Parts: sequence; structure tokens; C-alpha cells
Amino acid sequence: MNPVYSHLFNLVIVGAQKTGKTHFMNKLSNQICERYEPTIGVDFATKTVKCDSEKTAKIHVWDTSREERYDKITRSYFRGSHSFVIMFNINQIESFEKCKKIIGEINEIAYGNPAVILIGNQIGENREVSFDEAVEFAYQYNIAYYEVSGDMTDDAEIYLRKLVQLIFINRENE
Ligand SMILES: Nc1nc2c(ncn2[C@@H]2O[C@H](COP(=O)(O)OP(=O)(O)OP(=O)(O)O)[C@@H](O)[C@H]2O)c(=O)[nH]1
Ligand SMILES: [Mg+2]
Repeated sequence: MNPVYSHLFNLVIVGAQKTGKTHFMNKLSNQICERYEPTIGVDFATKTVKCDSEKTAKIHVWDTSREERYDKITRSYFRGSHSFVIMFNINQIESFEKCKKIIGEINEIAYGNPAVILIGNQIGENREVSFDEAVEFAYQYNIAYYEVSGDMTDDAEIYLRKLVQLIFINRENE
């Protein structure tokens, strides 16, 4: 039986603890879980995106943990990944500061030229990272920055589509 997709890509969601990574993945698969449960190691979901009349991409989504004891496992998923969502919480500066190291790890471990976007999530009250600061940081690394609102009305699939487009653009430029 022929697969119903023309392309298969991996996406790794990475970022400091409790920045909404699992929430983001659950939104992709239309699951909403109100209760916080830390991710143990790595979680997995799939999502299929129709790009145009000829291209349909199936995405393997890997939701990772940033706990140190899972570092080795998490990093092993970086190698074969075509795309990354780096998440931080705009209300928690430490989570933003960790993004630099994550970008370094992606550049060091991932093959080729993966598609990467930075997402600032809003979990909490007081903003500690300004929009301009985040945009400037992303610009420095030539990646796009998006902010998602805390009311969870944002559609995670929009960002997935942007990543898939980027994967195709990066491939054309290789
Ligand atoms: N207000 C608000 N809360 C959110 C949002 N995203 C996630 N949360 C909450 O923040 C907590 C952490 O979310 P998770 O998605 O589990 O975070 P995580 O990054 O997967 O956490 P770890 O697996 O421990 O690294 C949960 O209680 C979520 O319900 C958001 O956009 N807005
Ligand atoms: Mg999680």
C-alpha cells in the first residue's frame, strides 16, 4: 500500500522545563491536558500537513525533556531531525537564557541545515523578556521568532506549516 504522504520529517520540540512544549505538541494533536505532568525522556506524536497538490508531509513530533538526566536521550533525537521548535517562557528569563545553549547544540549535532523557529510562550504574569530582546536574539541566529498567547487560542499547526515551508526552502538552497 502506498503511503498517503510524500515526505516524512522529524520535528523536535526543545526548551527549558515547564515552557509549554508538551502543551504545544498536544495542541497539534488536538489534545488538551489541564494537569501539568513533566515529560519523562521523550514523548511522540504524528501530524500530517498537506502542503500543496503534490506534497503532503507527515511529521514525527518529538517532545523532549530538559531535565539533565535525560540530556543524552534528548540530544540523540537532534541528529536526524529536520526541524526544531525552541520554546521559552517570556515570563521567565532563565528559560530564555537557555536558548543560546540549545541553538549551539542543534548546530553541533543536527545534520545539514534544519528549519528552526523560536517560540516565546506566555506562562505567568510578569514579563521578563521583552519582545524586542527576543526578536534581536532570533535575528542574530537567523531564525524566526513568534509569540504565543497564554489563552491557548493560538493554532500550533500554523507554526508547523511554517517549519515545513522552511524545510523545503532549506532543501532548495542546499
Ligand atoms: N497560561 C498558559 N499556561 C500554559 C501554556 N502552555 C502551557 N501551559 C501550562 O504550563 C505548564 C507546563 O506546560 P507543559 O506543556 O507541560 O511544559 P513542558 O515544557 O512540556 O514541561 P516539561 O515536560 O517539564 O519540560 C502546564 O501546567 C500547562 O498547562 C500557555 O500557553 N499559557
Ligand atoms: Mg513536557
